Order: sequence, then structure tokens, then C-alpha cells
Amino acid sequence: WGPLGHSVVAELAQRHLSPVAEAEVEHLLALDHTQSLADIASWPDEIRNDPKQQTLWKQTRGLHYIDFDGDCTYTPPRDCKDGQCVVEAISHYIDILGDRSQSDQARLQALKFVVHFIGDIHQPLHANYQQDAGGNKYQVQFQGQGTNLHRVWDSGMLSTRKLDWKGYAALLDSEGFAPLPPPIAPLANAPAQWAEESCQITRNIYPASHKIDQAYVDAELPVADTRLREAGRRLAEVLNLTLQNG
Ligand code: DCM
Ligand code: DCM
Ligand code: DCM
Ligand code: ZN
Ligand code: ZN
Repeated sequence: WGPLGHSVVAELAQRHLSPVAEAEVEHLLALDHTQSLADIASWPDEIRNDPKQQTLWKQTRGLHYIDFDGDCTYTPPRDCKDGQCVVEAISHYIDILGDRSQSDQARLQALKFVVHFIGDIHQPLHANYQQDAGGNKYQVQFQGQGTNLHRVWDSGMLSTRKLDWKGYAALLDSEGFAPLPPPIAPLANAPAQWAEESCQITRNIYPASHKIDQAYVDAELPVADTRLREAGRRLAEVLNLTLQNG
């Protein structure tokens, strides 16, 4: 997702933190002089794109997605060599976030990656099985401009709602908007399951022609919204579980 999608996921989670998790999040975010998860949600993209920081963070580029190699059944190491994919990255940073022997700085950094990557893994094209760089190589026309299918899903479709992240999160949080995802069980298997869901969705999101029209947005924006809602609620649950001991 772009900055809007990531902030929406983070804000949805923020609204559903337990009191204990909320206090711990507040404690960690205070190191960055900020108070909301939405503020830090795009940080892994910012460091990735900042030329001054690129050498330091280059090895995180591959952690924003997973390319399934053949079908949508998560099969390591086929789909995640050396743990370099979003599925294993989420588990890795959840472990650091929950480890009280780590420094607060390390745990804050882990929090930023957890918030961001749980967003990305729910963007269907971040867990694709068609070998086209997550739809980046699939060129399309959208709103009279040339772009690619990945960007339409990261940000183009979401921006058609003309809502800021607070308004968008409130909309997705409204009663009966979409069914809530079932509770996470167990946590260890969850990221692989979320990636497999995304991969299955990509089977049905390639447009009939290389033009994205209103009918496509009408059909697919609700799918994107549902994924944002699931990501936000699951992120809250992960943080509530990981930070439950204060
Ligand atoms: N992005 C940006 N500015 C930011 C954060 C992200 O331009 N502050 C862009 C860079 C990525 C895209 O958003 O191409 C989304 O990346 P991802 O889907 O990996 O989060
Ligand atoms: N950051 C952010 N939004 C904020 C505060 C911080 O996105 N309101 C991100 C961008 C910085 C990183 O956190 O690169 C570290 O921030 P700081 O230098 O304040 O510790
Ligand atoms: N991306 C993806 N799958 C890939 C390659 C890239 O989902 N196989 C995502 C990561 C960014 C966006 O596409 O959100 C642009 O990636 P990059 O800036 O690395 O080209
Ligand atoms: Zn993306
Ligand atoms: Zn990302």
C-alpha cells in the first residue's frame, strides 16, 4: 500500500488495542515523539526510498512482499529463500517486539516493521504467484494515465474515495461494513495464511483489458477495503497478544 493504506491499517489497529497494549505502544512511540501508529506506518518505505539510508536498509526491500513460485500454497524455502519475504519478516519482528531483553529502540523499530508488513501482506499483489513483480510489470491505463496494476492497488483505487486516513479508518470500522476475520490461531501460522489469502485474491483481479474503468473500481475497491479492514483488526490482535504482559 501507499501512505494512505498503511495509515488506515495502523489507525484501525490503534482503535482496537487493549489498554495494556495501548500503553506499551504509547511508551515505544514516545521515543519518536509521536503518539499514533499511523505516523510510523510508512517508515519502512521511507527508509527504503531515501538515498542516504539505502545502503543501511537495502536488505529490507525484499521483506515487503512474497512471490509464490507456482501455486498459492506457502512452501518454504521455495517461496521464501533465507527468510527473505514478508511472511518470515512478520514473525521475526513480532519476536523482537515481544522480547523484553531487547532495547526499547530495537522494539520500536520492530513495531514499525510489524505495522507496515501486516499491511503489505494483505495487499493481494504483495503475495502474487504470477511472475510479474507483483503486478508492477502489468501496464494499465487508469484515470487517463499510464501506470501499472500494482500502483492501482497500492494507492490509485483507495484515493478515489477522497477520504483522509482517519475518515477512511472510521468508514471501515463502522458496524456491518464487512465480516470481521476469525480470531488468529495460532499466531505462528497466521502470516503464511494471510499471504495465501492474498495470493488467491490475485487470481481474480487482473482486468479483462489493460484499461481500469469504473466497473473495475466498483468491483475491486470493496475487495481492497476488506483487506485493509482485516489487516487492521489482525494487527490489533497481534499487538494485543504480543504486548499483553505490559
Ligand atoms: N511511498 C511514498 N512515500 C512514502 C511512503 C511510501 O512514495 N512516504 C511509496 C513508495 C512505494 C509505495 O508507496 O512504491 C508503497 O510501497 P509498499 O507497497 O511496499 O508499502
Ligand atoms: N517518523 C515518522 N513520523 C513521525 C516521527 C518519526 O514517520 N511523526 C519516522 C521517520 C524517521 C523515523 O521515524 O525516519 C525516526 O524518527 P526520529 O528521527 O524522530 O527518531
Ligand atoms: N513489489 C511486490 N512484489 C514484487 C516486487 C515489488 O509486491 N515482486 C512491491 C514493493 C513495492 C512496489 O512493488 O510496494 C514497488 O517495488 P520496487 O520499488 O521495489 O520496484
Ligand atoms: Zn506495494
Ligand atoms: Zn511496503
